Amino acid sequence: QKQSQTICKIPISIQVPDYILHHHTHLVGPNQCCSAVVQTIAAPVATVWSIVRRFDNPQAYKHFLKSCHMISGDGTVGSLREVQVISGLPAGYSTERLEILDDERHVLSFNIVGGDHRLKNYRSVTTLHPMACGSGTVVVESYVVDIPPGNTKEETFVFVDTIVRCNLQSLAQIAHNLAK
Ligand code: A9S
Repeated sequence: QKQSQTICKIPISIQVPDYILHHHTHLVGPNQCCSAVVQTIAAPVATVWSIVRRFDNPQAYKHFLKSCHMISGDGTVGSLREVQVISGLPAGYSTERLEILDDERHVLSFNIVGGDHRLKNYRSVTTLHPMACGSGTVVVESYVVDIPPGNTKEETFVFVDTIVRCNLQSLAQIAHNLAK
């Protein structure tokens, strides 16, 4: 099918510089879903980034995950992790590859490359931005994912958005407690 370039719906209330916005520009096919979640955090970018950048320890703030072990790599680009999902969710594990880890521009991106779940070709990009006040952080997380057979685009959006929003709210709480 024809691929169409699209920019995820980032609320215009925040100005994202072009060198960042391009990370949130995904090639989205007709059977895919793409969106973005924005979360403000009462903690400095450095504090939030110290949590987000740990590809080997996502469960520090992603509470749908109970453990993670590295299949290959040491947490640098190309590393592969396997995360175990908490019980009660429609998944047991997921295999994920680190695509971008930029410590200067605070950009992290990973792809889901395997697992016993229904999120095929999932890719997310997370970027951190300092707030004008100097002590806050804005997190932007965009994703693109295949719409699973039998589901609608809307159902996929609601499912994934809920998970990403939970993860970022948990991140906000943990980073704020660290920064106190
Ligand atoms: O972990 C993330 O950053 C984002 C998502 C959407 C993870 C989803 C998930 O880990 C579950 C929460 C278990 C839901 C996977 C890979 C599949 C699910 O069905």
